Amino acid sequence: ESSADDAKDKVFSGHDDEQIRLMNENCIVLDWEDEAIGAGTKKLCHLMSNIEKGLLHRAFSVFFFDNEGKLLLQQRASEKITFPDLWTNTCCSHPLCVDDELGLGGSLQEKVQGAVTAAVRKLEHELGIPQEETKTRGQFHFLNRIHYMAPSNEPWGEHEIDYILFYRLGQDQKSTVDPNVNEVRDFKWVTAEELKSMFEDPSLKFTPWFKLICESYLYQWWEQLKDLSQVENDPTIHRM
Ligand code: DMA
Ligand code: MN
Repeated sequence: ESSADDAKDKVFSGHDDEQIRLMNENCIVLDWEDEAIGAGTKKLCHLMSNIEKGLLHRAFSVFFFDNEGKLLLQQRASEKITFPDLWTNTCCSHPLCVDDELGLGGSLQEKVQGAVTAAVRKLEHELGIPQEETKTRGQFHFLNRIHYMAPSNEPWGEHEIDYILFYRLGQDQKSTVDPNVNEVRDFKWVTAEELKSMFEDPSLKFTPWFKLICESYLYQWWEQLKDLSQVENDPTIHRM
């Protein structure tokens, strides 16, 4: 669709031009076993009317930790079409239908590599963390895949198989954070205790996927941040 068509599209009325443009990205459409079965625009993949018919796509969620084990949170910009203004994990998005993000061989390892490539791209785009830094300083760990569905503001929602990725900076390493204000309204580094007390503050609102991960796996994984070998690379798709 051209931008002229987008301008006439009712679902986009009142929304930010840059975020409307990003709705033309091509997400990876999946079957229930996380096999790629096609491409679908970000717009089509996030309309509840399609999700209710079973449309499912691939996503990733990065949890970025500094060298003291603090987690980087972001508050989504008001410009975001889905889930605006909510607090969430460091960075979420979608591997796209391009060779280096698709996981072409079809093995889990290749699909994880595609999600990591997309994560490096979006950590720079959303938070200004340079790709050279994420590629060379710390290390990505794949934890597991979470299949979930969550409505947002009408007519939007999520239905994804979400690759959970931890990233940990090494001993003496620091990272530059310089948020893109069209994506990120605020950010904050937190300890596990600080995050727990944020959930007790009724004035703070969180994304549904971040709540799910906090209620299930996050704190037990966080305790093992120094050595994730017991918990990483789980091949099961967890349906939540
Ligand atoms: C989508 O995140 C991915 C998950 C796990 C919800 P998003 O809406 O932030 O995607 P994008 O940054 O591409 O808009
Ligand atoms: Mn999505």
